[in-house]
Amino acid sequence: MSSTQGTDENRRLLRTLKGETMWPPPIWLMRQAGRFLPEFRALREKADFLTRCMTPDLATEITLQPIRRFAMDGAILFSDILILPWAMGQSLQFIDKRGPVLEPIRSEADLARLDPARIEERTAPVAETLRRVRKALGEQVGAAAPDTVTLIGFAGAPFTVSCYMVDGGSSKEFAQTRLMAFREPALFDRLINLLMETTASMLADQIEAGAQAVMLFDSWSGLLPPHEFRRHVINPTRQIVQSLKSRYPDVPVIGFPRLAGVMAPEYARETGVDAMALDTGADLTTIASQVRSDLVLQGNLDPVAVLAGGKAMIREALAIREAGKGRPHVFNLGHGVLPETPTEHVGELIAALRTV
Ligand code: 1CP
Repeated sequence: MSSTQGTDENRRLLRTLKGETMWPPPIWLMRQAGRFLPEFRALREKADFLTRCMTPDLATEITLQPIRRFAMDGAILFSDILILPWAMGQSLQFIDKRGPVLEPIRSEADLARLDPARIEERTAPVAETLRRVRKALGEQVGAAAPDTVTLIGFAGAPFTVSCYMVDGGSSKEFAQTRLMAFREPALFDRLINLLMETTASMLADQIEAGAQAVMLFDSWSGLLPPHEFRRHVINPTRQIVQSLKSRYPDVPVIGFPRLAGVMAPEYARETGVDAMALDTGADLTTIASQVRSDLVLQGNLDPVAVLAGGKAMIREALAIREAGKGRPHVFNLGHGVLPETPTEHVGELIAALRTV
């Protein structure tokens, strides 16, 4: 990425992710490209979810929508964590009101049918989307000036992706997955190892295509007891981070061990992530006192506060901004923007956070 060296000065998010303390903190929101935007809902009628992810024209447009409207400091690729199992040949459908449905992996034979050799080819449209978005961000996009927005690639972390692969869809408990980890630890380890290797290589492809930072979503890590959390969350995450750092030492990695609770400081210490995203229940001040001072913290306004809007939202948001003061902090939510959120609330939130 030598062609872009020397132009990071105006990318406040990238500078923060590399350890600089900025005031006010840079902002982006999980699920910022989503159903709460009327322009997203309009495109949603034109094509199903997988088609939207796999058509560079559509995915580029959707990635840029929140930038145009709010001049966010970060643009997150429009894609999904389940694109990886799909790219290995696991059948996947997104069904309205139900969510993702996959043909579950339950045996050695199911696992053997997955074909990691297909990933690069099947995710070629994702790489093309990243190239197009990166090019677009070199120009003015809405209120965002050229070269001010950082492009974020992402993947699900192995444990969270395994949850959907083994249970076959959304769940509160992911009991089938956790049963496999207990009953068939060798099989489960093979699945986690496969995901670890393929995730590292897919993120490397995203970086090659233009992602300037990458994020690992471990949405269900909080379901695991401590020893399993070490084995299936911390350990694979550390290996993915090491693999990326050996090739791209300057590309920041953000980890999101959602609901990790008391395990969050150990995750921060042992995985080597540059930044840790905090979920809604985490106390930023407490976590800040438990981790190294140069760890970037990201988060963590309650998405419900943004749904509520008004004074309560602004009060909570400014309290979080204040709690992050004096250390590298990226303002974000504790989980994704809720689909029913009025767009004006997001506009008011961003304006308040940018007022010093
Ligand atoms: O059209 C639609 O309404 C589809 C909804 C949708 C969207 C907008 C899904 C289906 N995925 C996405 C995009 C998406 N998913 C992004 C893109 C960019 C952005 O944030 O703006 C990202 C980063 C994800 C990541 C993702 N997908 C996660 C991790 C983050 C989290 O929310 O915890 C998970 C768990 C998924 C799985 C998934 N994808 C979609 C659904 C309905 C689900 C299941 C969620 C569940 O089990 O509760």
